[in-house]
Amino acid sequence: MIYQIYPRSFQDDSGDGVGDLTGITRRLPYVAGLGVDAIWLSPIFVSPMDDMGYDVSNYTDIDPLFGTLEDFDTLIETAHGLGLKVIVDQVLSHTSDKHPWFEESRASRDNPKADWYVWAEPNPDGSPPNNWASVFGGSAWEFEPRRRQYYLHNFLISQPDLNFHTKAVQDALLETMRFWLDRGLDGFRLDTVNYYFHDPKLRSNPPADHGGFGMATDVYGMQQHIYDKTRPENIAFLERLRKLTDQYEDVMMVGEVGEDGERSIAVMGEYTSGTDRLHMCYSFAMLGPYYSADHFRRCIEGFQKGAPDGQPKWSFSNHDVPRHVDRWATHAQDSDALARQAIAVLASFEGAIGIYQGEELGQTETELVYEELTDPPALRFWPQVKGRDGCRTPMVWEADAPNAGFSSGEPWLPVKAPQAARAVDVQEARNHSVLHTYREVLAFRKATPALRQGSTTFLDLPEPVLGIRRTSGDDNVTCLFNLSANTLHLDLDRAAGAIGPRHAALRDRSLSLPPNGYCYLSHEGALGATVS
Ligand code: TEU
Repeated sequence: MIYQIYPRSFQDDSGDGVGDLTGITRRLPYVAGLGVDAIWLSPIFVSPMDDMGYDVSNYTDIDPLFGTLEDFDTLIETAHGLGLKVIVDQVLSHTSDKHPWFEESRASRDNPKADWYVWAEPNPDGSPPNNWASVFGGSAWEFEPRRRQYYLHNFLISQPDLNFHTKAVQDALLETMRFWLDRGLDGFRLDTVNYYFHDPKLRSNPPADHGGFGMATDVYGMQQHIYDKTRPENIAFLERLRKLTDQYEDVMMVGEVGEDGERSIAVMGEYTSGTDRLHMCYSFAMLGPYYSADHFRRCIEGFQKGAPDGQPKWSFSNHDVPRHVDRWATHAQDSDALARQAIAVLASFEGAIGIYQGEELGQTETELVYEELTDPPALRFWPQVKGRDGCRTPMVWEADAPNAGFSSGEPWLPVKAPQAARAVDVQEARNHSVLHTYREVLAFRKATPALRQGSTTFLDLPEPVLGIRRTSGDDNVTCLFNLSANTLHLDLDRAAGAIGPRHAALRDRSLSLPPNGYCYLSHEGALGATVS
């Protein structure tokens, strides 16, 4: 179980309005108290912050906004003392345009780093080399007058893509990772792990067919991304990464696969199969609009079929998508009921699970006006693109404190009343709060081998009921969920007992599931049910 911390927004101890490492360290006992095993820190390395740290200009130091290397060492030590592993975001696919490597590379065609980035000749009419589109809008190519060539940027213009076909680039990146592992870090979340390589022939992508599921929103370029990412050459580099991390004890890597539809599940499997690639991967498959039994089944069974020995990580929210209680609001009468059910659903899945800061409070998306936005795609395409600021507003600790206890200064994104009302202190004091449910559900998963490592069978039940049976040796748990805003009754074909957190009424064979109800059951043999 991995808890994602967005450092800018977790806890600001310096009073400059931006969260910092000392703030995180101070709050680690709270995180450990949730029952998670590890934390993932979104980027903390030196960066001009055009994309909030996903544009690194120095891979081997902490950005002064967040603190110092000594603060980092203290954070690691404190986390380890609490039994938490620490992984950090490692953005290898691209750097900032302020990185000295790029400043050198862009200066001429014949400098020592001339081929460290992806450079290409213009077409005879001066246009970009091909049709590749940036995830953040427009062409993925930008012209550099000094070289009279274009460079590739899959994201912002100020995020030039490194050229992984140049071996020296791979070597240099591996060295930066060694730096952190030598300091005691437990691993990495690898940003855009399928974007490392590009087609050296620079072939144009074919148009999109828009099938499948997941992030169906390639609003920036209607094309199938076949030649600009997820290239076969990537596997050999993943193996190099694994060779490095295997030199350290208990170190792990979780890759972020930015692929469309069902392909994202296949790539997660491909990248984690066997023991010489990544330890786990996640994609946007469960970070999209779908909250249905059929969707979860397709994701999980699809992964199992493609990669029985692979390791997925599933999560419902992160810093890139609207919070799930808002995304799935049509499936609930009340967002707290949805938040409670969602963690019970997530905890029933095979593989690793991830939680994004604030979701344990049932946190909702913050409504922002244009003047408050910071996210580049939103600033560029508002109001068609709302951007990612709404899920990145500060963590709320004390409802009545200034900025809900996040900062004594003016926060980089505002803390608003609906979010502050869900503060940690309010939920600590309230029975059955979302926070207490998270602790209860995570503790149940930890204590239940069938949930942690059991095999998975889906029950053939009609929507909106999700039924999952997890089995490990003689242990089994049947997890039943009503993914709707209406009460449902299930007639079980045999008696069963409730064995974990529940929001349901069970009498012998009759199970009543209120809106967003859930129940973990124990029983002998295969269980069937009729829904009425
Ligand atoms: O996100 C990657 C990302 O946004 C894409 O993979 C996209 O969602 C996908 O292609 C859709 O199918 C990571 C970070 O999480 C994000 O915050 C950064 O802005 C981005 O990389 C660039 O580093």
